[in-house]
Amino acid sequence: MLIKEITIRKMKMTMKFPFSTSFGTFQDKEFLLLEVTDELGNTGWGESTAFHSPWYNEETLETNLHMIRDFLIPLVLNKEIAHPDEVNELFAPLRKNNMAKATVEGAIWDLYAKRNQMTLAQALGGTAEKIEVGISIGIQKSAEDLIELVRGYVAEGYKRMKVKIKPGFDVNVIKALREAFPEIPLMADANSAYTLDDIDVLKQLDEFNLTMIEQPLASDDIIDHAKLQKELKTPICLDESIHSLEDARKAIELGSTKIINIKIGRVGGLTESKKIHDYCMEHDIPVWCGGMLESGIGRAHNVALTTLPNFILPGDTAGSSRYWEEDVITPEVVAEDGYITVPTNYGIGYEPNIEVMNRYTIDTFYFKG
Ligand code: OSB
Ligand code: MG
Repeated sequence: MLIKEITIRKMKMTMKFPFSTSFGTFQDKEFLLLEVTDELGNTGWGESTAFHSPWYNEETLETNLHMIRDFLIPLVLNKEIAHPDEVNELFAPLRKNNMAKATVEGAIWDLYAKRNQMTLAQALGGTAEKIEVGISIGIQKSAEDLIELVRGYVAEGYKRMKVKIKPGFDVNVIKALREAFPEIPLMADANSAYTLDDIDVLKQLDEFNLTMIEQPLASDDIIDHAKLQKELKTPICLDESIHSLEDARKAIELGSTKIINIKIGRVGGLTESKKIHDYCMEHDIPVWCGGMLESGIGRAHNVALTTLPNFILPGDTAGSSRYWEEDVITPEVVAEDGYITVPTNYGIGYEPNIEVMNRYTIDTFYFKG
């Protein structure tokens, strides 16, 4: 396929609720959508998961825009690309900027699947017809507020609850939740809020039968996580620390992680995600698909990836209506009784809703080959 046109939209949408992590709180979400068109008029869509500010990783929507316009588009525009795996190789000489790379690569995967009359899931080699849905709950004012929220999500059928923790909002809160819900699959995500000095606090979490604790230590660490894992019963799951197959291999060899959260943007795209998935499967490391509060385009990519066989644990990809009054795709992603049914239309399987998209587009950039 020959890449002939690329359009980038800068979007601004407001989530239904403020989302708080150990870094801070936000409700407005600015992000990029990208559309590629081939010589036959087929199109494909991708989403950047970079946020407005660099609190999760070093990328931002503006650094993504810069990378995509000035470095990535010149590598693919007017190029004949037989398979999206080639995009991963074309981008490899440029260091990091994984979310920028994944935006372009994801759109080309969607295009490739549509052009070859396959679902994106099939193009990736996925087979699941429905996927299990978990939910990620931000830090709340009190343990009581959190318990009430969880009660609602249990009733809605979510397959596991993930709660954000930070120093001072951890053992007390997890203890209260466990007492209220002795049986639910429960995990905690610290977004790097602790150091090895906090080992006594982290050890106390072992009492509560958590399925895992996600990224307790520094966002670039795999050494201290290995030390911590030796002291903990609860499996550690790395999120922020894993940017590539190489990172995953090293972390697994060191014993820093027993489970991996795969985020397509963080690892530079679907090709790298699949490589990590395959490596983990060979090494008996279960994976699950993380979320970045995506709009429907990114959400659809997550759904497709999650159909691969080693996505054994429920992910963070909930239905559109949990986040948005209206989503940018039709139909929206729907979670029912804890499952999302994988769409059977070609490509990402959902149509972009241009009318809704236009309402939230604050800038557009067009490139022609
Ligand atoms: O650490 O997994 C995370 C959201 C933004 C940034 C980082 C994370 C998260 C979530 C929410 O946990 C996942 C979602 O519902 O999309
Ligand atoms: Mg996380």
